[in-house]
This record gives sequence, structure tokens and C-alpha cells, in this order.
Amino acid sequence: MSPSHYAEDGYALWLRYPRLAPDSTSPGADECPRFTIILATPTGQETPTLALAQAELETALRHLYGQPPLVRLEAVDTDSLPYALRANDTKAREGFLIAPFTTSPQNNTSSSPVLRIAAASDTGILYGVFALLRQLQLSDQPFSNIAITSVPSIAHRLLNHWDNLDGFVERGYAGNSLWRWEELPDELDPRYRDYARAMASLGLNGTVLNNVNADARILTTEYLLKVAALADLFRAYGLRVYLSARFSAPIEIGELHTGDPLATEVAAWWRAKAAEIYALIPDFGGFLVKANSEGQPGPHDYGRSHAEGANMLAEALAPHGGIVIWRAFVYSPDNKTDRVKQAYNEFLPLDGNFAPNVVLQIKNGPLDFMPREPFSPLFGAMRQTPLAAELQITQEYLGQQHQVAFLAPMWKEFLTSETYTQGPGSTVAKVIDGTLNGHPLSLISGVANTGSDRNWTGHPLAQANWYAYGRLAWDHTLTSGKIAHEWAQLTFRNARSFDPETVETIEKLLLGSRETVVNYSMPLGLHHIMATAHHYGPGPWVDNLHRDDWNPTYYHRADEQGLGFDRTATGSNALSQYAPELQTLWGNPDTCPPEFLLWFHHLPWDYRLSTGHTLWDKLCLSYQQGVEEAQAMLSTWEKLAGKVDTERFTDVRQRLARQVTDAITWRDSCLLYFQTFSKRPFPAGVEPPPHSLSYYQSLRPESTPGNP
Ligand code: GCV
Repeated sequence: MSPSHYAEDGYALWLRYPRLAPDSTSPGADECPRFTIILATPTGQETPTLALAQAELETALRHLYGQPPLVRLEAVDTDSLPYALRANDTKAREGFLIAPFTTSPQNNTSSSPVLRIAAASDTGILYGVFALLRQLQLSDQPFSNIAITSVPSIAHRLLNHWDNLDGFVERGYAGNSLWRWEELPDELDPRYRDYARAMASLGLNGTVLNNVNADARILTTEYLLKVAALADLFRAYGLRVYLSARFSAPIEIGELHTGDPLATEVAAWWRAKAAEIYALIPDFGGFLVKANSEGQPGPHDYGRSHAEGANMLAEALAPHGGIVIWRAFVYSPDNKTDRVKQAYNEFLPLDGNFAPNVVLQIKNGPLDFMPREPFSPLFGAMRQTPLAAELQITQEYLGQQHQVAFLAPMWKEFLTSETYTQGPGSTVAKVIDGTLNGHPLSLISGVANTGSDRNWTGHPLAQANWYAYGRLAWDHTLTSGKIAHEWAQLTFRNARSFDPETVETIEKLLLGSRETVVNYSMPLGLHHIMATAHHYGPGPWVDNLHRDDWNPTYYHRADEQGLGFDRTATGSNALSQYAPELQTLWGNPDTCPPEFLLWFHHLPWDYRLSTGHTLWDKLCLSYQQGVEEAQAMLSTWEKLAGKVDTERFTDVRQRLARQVTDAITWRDSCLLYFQTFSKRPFPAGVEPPPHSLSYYQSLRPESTPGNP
């Protein structure tokens, strides 16, 4: 079968295991190596997790080389493990060592390569197996040269599903929820296992099953039994279950008249609920809470602080080893302060007041998952509280399932941002992994882009974002290039033939894609100028929503003088929430990086950038560049005809064609609209829009999924 006829539906994700060596019936079959792999754990005993590890090795190596491996379990003395795997914490326990093993003469398996995977836990072994299989498919180095010691950077590596109990996924663009609540606990969709396996293959060890806009019913016994069925299934994959808890649950499902965190009956209710949960799910991870944000109940309803609310839940979970993940995504309807300042203002005074098993989960930027934002200033400022990053894998503001936007470069930009709180090198990554401020509790969350679509993520290339999130959660020092390369090779490597050029082409396309989306939608630091509610496509003209800070006009502030939000001392002074080094750098438009220019400054249309362009010209040219880049992505992809299987090729081609149309709509809408203020002509090289502004303002996408 030629590669172009090898149809794939994407279900296998990056775990396809295409044949790497001649198959067993072809001449040269004897060249296929027969591997011997030793799995070494402290007990050396067979467990459900080790059974999965062995099964994975057998299936994978049979597919890759046509030969099953010989797998042996062995006990290892933990003192003989490298120090990184011996420490008494989650990170060390989940790490692994892969090393060539020298066989004794009497045990000699002659030419058979022998490797040993050792870890302090069975989950560490499973992660090691997936790492080995990845490495075998990526490198052409001999098996016996593989030597890896790896420990996760962050202890708790979670997906957050914004899934409602009726199967709807908020901001989900890949079908319905994976969880079939009406069938659970009696019927277990085989897909649950495939999900857990995919999670383990990335080293992700936690999943929050339900939406942060939580339904209290998830905490009823009826639903907890369903949750327990999933937890039982996920356990062997090292995957722990967490739930989003609705703060008013004691009233809604508990028949109390208050949810006041300082009321003794409320605390007792949560303690009893925690005990019930742990009786059913002994390794339950904890609660994720969205409180007093966008209409959700919370401690403020009773005049209590976020810390008082979080600590009450923390106290209920503490005896069982659970944690509270308290979200910092808050902005108040009555607060007239610049929305991007509010979380900092609300949470910084509480620093030091949280219980040790509370972690504050903060979105990467201070606004809301825009295509580009500076990091949230809380990451620099709050030193006494463990801080977790919340990243959005689902592309709410980056083209949803229609557009390619590989997000690793965006997340790397965030993780490598300098907070300067302890001088240079005080990166956001070091805040999150707990090393900068010495917190043993570390956590990262990604809002899932998975759903019931056969290929999990809707857009075939959006799988790369789930992959990238998992890889960065495990090791935040990986580069975007390496991650793109890994994913492209694992996902598109042809069975029976290997075409490095195809992989390289996909890799490059991915790597530039997020910047392309920024260029044609919100360049130069523009933000929140998308259409209302569904957040798909442009809406810079929207000014009639009942809250000021829901209106794009609030954010871009276009007027006859210029464009942008002044967040310096002459404006909202949100800049003052950052370290002095950043205030100096970002506070001056001449030194502010162009990508944050209109985030921090309101500048005249004729302001001259270091490139020599005026602001107006640069704005127009950025939108134009975005369109041209989208067109280039389409033509690049078209060159892969016959090299990528027809099914995925066609699917991606159609979506890229749609992306080009969307990019043109973004450019034309925004430029015509901003031109009503700038009153300047488009510079040379910018294609004039074929329609009037009112035409673009009348466009309404037919049906966009995922809207609450
Ligand atoms: C889950 C944004 C999204 C909402 C989401 C909210 C949040 O506002 O549009 O759908 O709600 O963020 O993160 O809580």
C-alpha cells in the first residue's frame, strides 16, 4: 500500500507505532531486533500499572519492529537509583531512568539489545516506557545508546475539562464531552482507557472532569459513583481525578441555608463530603473552584475572603491528602478599575493567608487567554502562595477548530518571561515549578481541547496542542521546535517509508502558526477585539454590551488621535503591578516590544516604530502579513499531497482554506473599522477590502459550538 492510500482517522494520536523496520515476512526480517527490557521497581512485583507498561511495550515493539520484546520485572534497591529519583516527593517518584544493561555471560542474550527502565514507582515505569517508545521513533540511534533520566518539572500536571453534565463542552470545539454520565457507572466506554493512555503517554497525572462553571450535582452520591468508576479505570495509568466544586453546593444539594465558609455547619458539610469522596475514591486529587467570578457563588457572598473560602475546603481535604485549586480569574461587575488589574488587587493582599494545601490557579495573562498577553503580574508578586498556571489548550480566541495555531511558542513565551522578582532568571516557569519561592506544591492546568470527535480535537493539527501541553508540563525547558518535531514525526511518519521532508514541513507550519493568527487578528498588542459571545472572528466595533469591560472598544480605545490602551502611569497604571525592570522596559513605547505596544500604550496614528513605519502603516502591514502567512500555510500544505494520507490531508486542507478566508475577514474588518478613526489610506502592499465596513459588521457565523 502506498503511503498516500494509508488512511488514518487520527484516533491513534501520536501513538500510531508505524513499522520502523522490515516486516517479519520480508527479506531481512532477521535484522529486526528482539529487545529485552527490564522493568525495575522497588518491589519487582506485577501490578496493574506494570501490566499496562508491558502490554504497551509488546504492542508497540511488535508494530514498530515486527517482534515482541522480552520483558522482565526486577526489584531495584531505591538507594541505587540516581538522587533525582530518590527524593521523597511526587516529582521524584514519577521520574524514571532508562539505561543500557549489560547482561552477565550466563544470561547472555547475544545480540539482543537490553535496556533497563527503573523508577521508584510503577507510574514512573509507565512514563519511562512511553519515553522509550517515543525515543525509538524519533532517533536513529541504536537502541543500546538510549540513556535518559527524567523527572517532571511540576508535580501536578492536569487537564481541566470544561464539560457540563449534559455532555456540552464549554468552549469545546471537538464534539461533546468524553464522559457519558448517563451510562456511568455501569457502562464504560472503551474510549476512557484510550484517553487515560494518551494522558499517561504525556506524563499528565490529573484530570478535572467537570466545568469550572460547576453543577453542584457532581458532588451527589449518584454522580460520585460515576466519578469513582472513571477513577478506578484511570488509576493504573497514574491519572487522578479532581472535581470542580460549586461553592454553594451545601445549599443546592445539602439542604443547608448558607454556604458561609465560616459557618460550622458548612465546614462540617464539606468535611463529610470529603470523607464520602475519599471512601469511594481513595486517591481523589481535590477540588478546583471558580468563586465569585462571572456569576459563580463564592465566599464574597458572605463577606468572606477568597482565602477564607479556600481554607475551609482545604481543611476538609487535608486529612485525605487532597488539595484545593482556587482560581484567580476574577473581575468584578462593580469594579471600574482596568479589568487586567483586578485579580492582582484582589489576591495580593491575601498572600500568606492560604492553607498549605491550596494552590492559586492563574491564567497565563491578566485578561483571558488572548492570542498574546504579557504574563499575569501575580506570578511575580505573590511569593508566599504556590501559584499554578492555567493555559488554554482549546482555542477559544485562536480560531477554534477551524484554524491552526500551535500554542507551544505562546506557552514558552509565557514560561520564559522574566518576572525579575529575584533578579534576572526569575522566570514564570520557576515560579510555577515551585523552585523560585520554595513551594513543594506545584501544579499546571490546561483547559482541554478534547471531545467526542473521532480524532479527539476536531482539527487534526490541534492534537499537537494537547501533546505540547503535556510535554511542557513534564519538562518546561523543552523548546517549541523540539515539541513540534516530535509531534509531527510521531503523528505523520509514514508506515514503511520515512520522509523527513514531510515532517519538517509540518513542523515549520506549526511553529509559525500562532504568530500568523496574532498578525491577522490582534497584532501589536491589540486584544479582546473578537466578536461577542462565541468569540470567533472580528468584532472591534462592539460597544453595546452591558458591561464596559466586555466591549472591544473598551480595550482598543481607538479614536482620532490613535490606538491602544494606556496602562502606564498616565493611564490605568496596570504597569505598576510589574517589577521595576519591566516598568522601565514596557513603560516607554520606544523600548516596549512591538508585540505589547498597544497593550500598554495609546499611541498616535503617526507614531513611528523602530521599523520606520508609522503605527497606522505597521498595523495595516501586520494584518496583511497575517493573511499572506495563512495563504502560505495553505500552499505549503498542498505540496504534501500524496505524502500525507488522503484522509488527514484533505481534512487539514479544507480547514486551512477556511483559515485563509477567515484571515481575510479579520484583516478587512479591522482595517476598515480602524480607518474610520485613522482616516489614512492603506499603505502599498495592503489589498483593499472588496466590501464595505457594514458588510463585515453584518456577518454572523452560522453556528459556532462551545458557547455557554
Ligand atoms: C468557563 C472565559 C470564557 C468562559 C470561561 C471563563 C473562565 O470568560 O469565555 O467560557 O468559563 O473564561 O475561565 O472561567
